[in-house]
Amino acid sequence: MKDFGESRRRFLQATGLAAGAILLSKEALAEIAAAMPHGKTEQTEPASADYTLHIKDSPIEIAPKRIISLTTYNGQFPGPLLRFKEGQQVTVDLYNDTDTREQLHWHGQKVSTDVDGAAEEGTPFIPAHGKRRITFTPRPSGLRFYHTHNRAGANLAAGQYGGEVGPVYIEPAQEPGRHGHEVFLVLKEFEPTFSRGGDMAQDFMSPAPRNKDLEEAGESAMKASLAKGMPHGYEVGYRSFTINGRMLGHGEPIRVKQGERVLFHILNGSATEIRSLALPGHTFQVVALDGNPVPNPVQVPVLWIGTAERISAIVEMNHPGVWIMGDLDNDDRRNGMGIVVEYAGRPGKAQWIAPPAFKWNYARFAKAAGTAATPDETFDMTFAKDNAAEEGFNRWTINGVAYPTAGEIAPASFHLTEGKRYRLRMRNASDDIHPIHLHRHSFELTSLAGKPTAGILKDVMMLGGYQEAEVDFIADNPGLTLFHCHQQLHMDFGFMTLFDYV
Ligand SMILES: [Cu+2]
Repeated sequence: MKDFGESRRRFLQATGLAAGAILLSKEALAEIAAAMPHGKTEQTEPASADYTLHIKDSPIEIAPKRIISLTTYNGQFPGPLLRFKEGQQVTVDLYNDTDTREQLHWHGQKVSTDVDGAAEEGTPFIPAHGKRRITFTPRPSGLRFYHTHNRAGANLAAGQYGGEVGPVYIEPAQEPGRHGHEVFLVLKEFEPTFSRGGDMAQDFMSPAPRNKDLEEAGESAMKASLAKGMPHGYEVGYRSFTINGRMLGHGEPIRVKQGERVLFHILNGSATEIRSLALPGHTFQVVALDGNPVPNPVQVPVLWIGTAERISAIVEMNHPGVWIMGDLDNDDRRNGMGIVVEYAGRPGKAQWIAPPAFKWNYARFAKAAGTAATPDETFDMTFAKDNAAEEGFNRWTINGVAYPTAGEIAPASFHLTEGKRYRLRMRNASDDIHPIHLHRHSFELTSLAGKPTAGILKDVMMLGGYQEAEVDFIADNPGLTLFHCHQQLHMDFGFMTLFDYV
């Protein structure tokens, strides 16, 4: 099937003819007929796809004369914005022009395991120099994204360290319109290197209380490891930082008018990092988290966005000037993590002013005094770190089990019955912060560090060091379902598990 489509396309290219304006010789028709699968006619061959993505290695200029090599979608970074309509079926052709088989994950969408893009769930690979055509029904509406689901291990050119990240916006079935001024921002670091240890800041998290038992367990395991002469496990750092593929000051500014309300769709496309974002003199009205509308869309001065999280927020442009919208981290911002916002008729040098101290609490956007429904069953999950245990890399475990680093399919550890509501009681026995992700389902935040909450639907949540959280989900999408930390190093070295439906 695909061979015929391919050969026909190549034939059309070779003859310089566009589809729809075809004059074919008898010989050419015979060649096409011979190329067709037996018993098939041209009528059964699906029409061209709605979208075509080529996975390929490309030079990407992140600043003038600063050109890096990345695996990309369609030779650009970020990958093209794909706009879908909720519930309206689409066909996407995925070409892999590289030497490595690939997985393209439709993050945040309720799709089948055949489409989802995770080898662990059984999604077929897009073969090296091969193609897959997939058809699916986009849902739910909101800001989603697509990215590679290859594991990288020790290879910092592979997986999400490269350029395989692109935004998806699914328009709600019942609403026709787009917001007047919409801006999509993809935050991404490049030029990664390994270091020994290094802490990830997490003092922005609220509520803050740590669980003493978890802390004792984690700290004593680390002490024991260091006492045996083990170094700290590898971490990843970056040389360059970008928004929409350009370092601060080297891309087109966001041009705004006084008084307008701009809807920002922000995606943290990082492999490993948690990002912050502020715009001096302005506030963000958070209307959706991970694409899902929040019950309480309040204004905040700073956004904190975990690896793979998305925030949709409206900014009222009421403070004319030229501003740097950027990360709070001075080094990362100076190395590129920012973008200029320029009011019409206000030329000048872009300014940065640090915002007041602010804590990030998902519950701020939740239903006031809301209570989540009672689950049918609760699963306990404890996350732990074996320092430097895997050839110098930290090995990660869920309830003492590390997902195998070789091979694709491991048996499922958790079993679901369709239609039931499940609660995950997650306990982090490590000092690292983890952006926890569930495939093919959304979950509701039901408890943060012991405080109940309700009404926030997400597919990634940050779980702070030695903290506890609970999330609920409805088993409404049968098939193998991957659960993992979205920090690439953690995921690649054990921090994954599978749910199945029984
Ligand atoms: Cu993690």
